[in-house]
Amino acid sequence: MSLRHRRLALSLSATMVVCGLGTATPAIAQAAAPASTDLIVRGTQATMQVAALTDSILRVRIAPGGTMPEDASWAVSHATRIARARTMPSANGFATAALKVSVDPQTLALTVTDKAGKVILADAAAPLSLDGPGFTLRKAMPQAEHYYGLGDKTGGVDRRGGSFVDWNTDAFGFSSSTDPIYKSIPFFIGVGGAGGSYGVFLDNTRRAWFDFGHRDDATLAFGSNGGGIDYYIIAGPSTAEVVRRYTDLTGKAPLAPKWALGYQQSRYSYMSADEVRGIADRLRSDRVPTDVIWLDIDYQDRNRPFTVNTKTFPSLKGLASDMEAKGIKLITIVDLHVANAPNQGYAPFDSGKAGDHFLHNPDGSMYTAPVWPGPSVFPDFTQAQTRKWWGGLFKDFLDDGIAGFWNDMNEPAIFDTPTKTMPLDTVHRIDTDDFAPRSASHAEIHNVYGMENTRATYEGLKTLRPDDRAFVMTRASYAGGQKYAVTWTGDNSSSWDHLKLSIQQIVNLGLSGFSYSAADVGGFTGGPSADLLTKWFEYAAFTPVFRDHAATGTPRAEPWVDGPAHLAIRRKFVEERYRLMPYLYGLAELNARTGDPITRPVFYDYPAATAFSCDQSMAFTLGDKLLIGGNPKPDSPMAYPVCLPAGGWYDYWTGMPVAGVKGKDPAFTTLEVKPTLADLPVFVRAGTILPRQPVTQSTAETPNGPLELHVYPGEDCAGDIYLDDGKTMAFQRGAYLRQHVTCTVKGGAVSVDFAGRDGSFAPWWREIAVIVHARDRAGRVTLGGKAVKGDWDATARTTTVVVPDQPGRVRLTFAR
Ligand code: MIG
Repeated sequence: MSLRHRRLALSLSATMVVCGLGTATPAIAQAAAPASTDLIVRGTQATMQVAALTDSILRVRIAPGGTMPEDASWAVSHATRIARARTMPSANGFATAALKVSVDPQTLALTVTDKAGKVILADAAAPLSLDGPGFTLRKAMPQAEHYYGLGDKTGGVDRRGGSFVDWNTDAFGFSSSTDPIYKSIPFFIGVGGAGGSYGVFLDNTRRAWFDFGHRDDATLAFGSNGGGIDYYIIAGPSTAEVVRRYTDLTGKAPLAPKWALGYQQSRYSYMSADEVRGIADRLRSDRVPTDVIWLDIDYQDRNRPFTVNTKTFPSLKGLASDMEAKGIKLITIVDLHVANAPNQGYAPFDSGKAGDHFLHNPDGSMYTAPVWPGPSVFPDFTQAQTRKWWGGLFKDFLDDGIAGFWNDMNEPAIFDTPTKTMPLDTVHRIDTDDFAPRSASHAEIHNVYGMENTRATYEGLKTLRPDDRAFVMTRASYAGGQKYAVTWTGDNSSSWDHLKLSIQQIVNLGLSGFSYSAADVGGFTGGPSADLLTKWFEYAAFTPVFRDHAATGTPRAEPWVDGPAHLAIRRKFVEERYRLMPYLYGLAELNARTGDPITRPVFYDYPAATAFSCDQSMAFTLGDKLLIGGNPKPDSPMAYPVCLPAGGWYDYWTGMPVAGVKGKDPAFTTLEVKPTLADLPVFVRAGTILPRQPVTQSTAETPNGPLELHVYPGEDCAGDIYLDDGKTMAFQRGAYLRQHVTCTVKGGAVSVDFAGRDGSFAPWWREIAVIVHARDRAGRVTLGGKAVKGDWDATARTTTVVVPDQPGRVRLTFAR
């Protein structure tokens, strides 16, 4: 900022000062300019500091005592926090290229508008109240606004009318209204207001809470029982821009290994190597494509992390290599509670104790409490040294060929105590990042403990195998935890309402940065009916992580357990997922770059959907091109309407165009769906080029046949091919394949244009099959002007051509 600007800003109000801070950083660099200002307003009650990290991301900090608390964060890196956009002073605040920010010096009321003055987010009366160390912030809640995010909290997709607490809790047996459950992701998105979608991230690790008009219909309130008042306002105006920017702020989920997108079979527990072999054999003989089998706690010796019961699992290495030969990876659970087992040659305890890596009681003794291994001790993951020590413990498992790890119980869960967790005065020592080294109570660290556990695991794996993509799954986490682990929704139940809840949780997780998530297919407790398990397979096939899991003592829930008719349906859906792998993997890669979730609410790509008349509580999209028209009453046989956004759609299963019924609102048409057990309505947006491949039994297997490009003619017709080795980081060094394909429809003629290919990765296919849907005649087909053979199928209404691989720019035309 120039000196002239500086003086201008200073003259605005005696209580407002500006100060230069920071430089541009790579994470949020685009809009960042080196010299900038923060707005500091000294009110009677508190001092407020507003910084523009980018043109669209504001950070607000409020200091009741007048001095800002320590500037540190578990979620937002230092480099990101010091980024600044160029700001211009306005009458009582400042403006960025996208926003106007003003603060009332008397009340500290903050108003954020777009450049046209449309309110994005404005404070309510009494914007701030303080109650000892606790605080409440209040924002105006427009009637038209709806709220999403907060991770996998229960309730419907829309948070409006609800109130929620962030306190990571082992919520075994949770219902569709239990709160809190396992994760704390204090980030929500407001959709439908005058200034467009925006996000609010309250970066506070203590017991925090959010009230979306539950107490007062006109007030959005949130706060915490302590800790700094530090939050971010992320402007859109589209929901997609908010999510992308939130993941600019807290980090993107790294590209997962491709096998993580395959079908995954789990149970608490497969009790022996023989049982695992039997499960693998059955999956293969029943031809249910599978990529992963999970080992739950019983593979261990007396439930001790980093041990193996050698009676039941005589050679983990042998088992892993036998599975590898079948195209199946093994994932083992590794909980954080280390057995308090001195003098027994149990290395995790001995080395951890020697390094003083375990949490302390206030009196300085080691905190010990019962969990699976009996008396246990707990690593102090807020110390960089402890995370390093923990990460190193995975070496033997990696050497044995274990492909991924499952961090459970990291709320942390403690047995035999009504709070289900450790005492709030348990002592953590913070020694990491840009925090000042200090001790901290469990009350402060509780909600980030699980995330720091996965950080230790993830970073350990990356240190041991830098060129492999690490795979970690966690139950507890905090905002930004998507950088380290995928997640699942914990101990759900085998009920139809939990099937519905699982979709809503996965959709909200995706909006909250956790693009990779799963819910136990079939439900963890209770044992699913045959129909429920089948329906769950159908939905889960279109969600990011697809894992069948069930509790000990419940009926078996593997795909074959209900006989051949059910198996056939379940297999069909698993196979369909493998056919869609090129599309699904492309979405994973897109997510890693942009933050766009894999599974999305319909309004993510079709904003008008917020006003559709259908009950969309089970509708979602996979990427922007596939819409799953789920049944709002998933066990009901009654017909229900699916709202299809304007622009045209095809039935995914038949390839035929579907015409919904037009109503008054041109933004959508309505299609009546009669639900049946064997079917799930899935639609493809008109104007899609959808890559698919022949079915395989594992992502490790090379498909036999051409890459398929299904062309569904319509407007803005396009699709992408993305491929890499699926497991290493070589894609970052250029070993990928990316190709954009577009199509144009003119008077019944369709041309498909391949752009030039980027990257050095060689494809598995030699040929590409282009299948154009909704063709009413054969039509002449040419490739680069030369006639090629096209096969017209009058029943399917498709024209198919198989051409050699096309790495370069070329046009394929299907004449009228
Ligand atoms: O106290 O490892 O949510 O998926 O199977 C139960 C045994 C511990 C809870 C997890 C569940 C897992 C189970 N674990």
